Amino acid sequence: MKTAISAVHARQILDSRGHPTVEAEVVLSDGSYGIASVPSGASLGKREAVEKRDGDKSKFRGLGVLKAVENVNQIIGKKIIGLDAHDQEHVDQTLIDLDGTANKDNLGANAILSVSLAIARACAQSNKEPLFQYLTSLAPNVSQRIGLEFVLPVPHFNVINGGKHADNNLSFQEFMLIPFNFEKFSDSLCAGDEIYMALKDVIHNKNFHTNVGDEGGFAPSISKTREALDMIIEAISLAGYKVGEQIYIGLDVAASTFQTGEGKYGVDGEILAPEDLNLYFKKLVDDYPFLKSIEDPFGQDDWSGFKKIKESIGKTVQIVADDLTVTNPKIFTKAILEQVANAVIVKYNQIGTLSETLRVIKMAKDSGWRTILGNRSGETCDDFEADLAVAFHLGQAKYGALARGERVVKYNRLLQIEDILGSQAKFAGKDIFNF
Ligand code: 2PG
Ligand code: MG
Repeated sequence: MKTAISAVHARQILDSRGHPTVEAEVVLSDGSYGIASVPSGASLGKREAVEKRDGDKSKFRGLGVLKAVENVNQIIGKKIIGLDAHDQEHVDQTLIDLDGTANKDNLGANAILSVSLAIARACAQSNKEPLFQYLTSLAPNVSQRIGLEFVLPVPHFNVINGGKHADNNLSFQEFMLIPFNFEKFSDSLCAGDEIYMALKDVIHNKNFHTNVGDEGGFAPSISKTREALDMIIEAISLAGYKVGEQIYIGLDVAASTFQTGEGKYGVDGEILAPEDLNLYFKKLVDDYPFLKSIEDPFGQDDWSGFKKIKESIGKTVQIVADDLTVTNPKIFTKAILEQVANAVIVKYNQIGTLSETLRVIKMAKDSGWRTILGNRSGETCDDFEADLAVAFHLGQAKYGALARGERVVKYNRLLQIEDILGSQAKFAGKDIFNF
């Protein structure tokens, strides 16, 4: 077999927050080589697959991943050497079975995912294809290529950081620019970049510091959602763009991070019951009608909160599930049945294999949900998430701000893909927001 897996090796490296993570390398019998590393979240959904950490407080404050690395080098490698790397589904299922738990607690989702991704990269090299092109072969019916054309996602640039991603008092985690009404991805990126720079001026001129948070968005010492939105609107106009016509705004509320013990929510210095939070959002989108995407508006167990907001504003606003659904096919099935949102975040490290991630993308497409490729607040300079978003036409992608290497590398990869494809590169653009 030309593409049998012939060697697997993992090591511990650092992510963008300085915490250890797993990097794996895979070699195939034809000499092809793949390498991949695993991101890591801060606002973790409690039903995410388990990220194995050593817990040895004497090293990296207990966050080392040497056990996960050992699991790759001692257990996973031995099991999959000899398997055909092109049969990603079979290899991934072998890893799932080898782990034997529902949440990958045994070997670690970080161990398993690093190998799952590295295998795909090695296959792309073996086929002499760019990764995005190779990936389409894993699920041709999921990849909605239009003829020979590939569709680049609308970026969500995370330009103000709050919540668990910043040392300020903003309740919400992410304030994002969505430059949707442009012909090309590169034009959308240019607009986002100019606005990001203008935002720096706006924040500076108001005498706030312009330090950045975990995802490269500014983290001024403000505490009110509307203050952040107003700064962004000012920056959009300062940069010469039109909010609502060219640029929408998106939020990742990450509501689980400010839920109080009694199922209430601490927002903007007030404690709100779920009904009040619903009203809060309704008023917010009335006052800011270009706020078109709201992620995790309620906590990860608050299915009824999600349902109500979807009913109240879901016809004109994208309601996005992330911590609620954690890229888990089983949980996502329930979300589809209950119609609690109309878009889903796709993050491969929430589930731990490429094949299960593809299953969720397929389910979303079959059910008419929008899909957003999500990065993590702890990232590496691996750009796999860019190719993945293009291969399966996710339509939208959030990779953080337009600064910091681990964020920019994904946007730069999209620029490369646009260049490689030339006239065959399409941009999801305004078709995505067809409210
Ligand atoms: C999110 C992510 C990434 P984290 O909630 O969408 O932006 O945050 O990786 O910290 O879970
Ligand atoms: Mg989120």
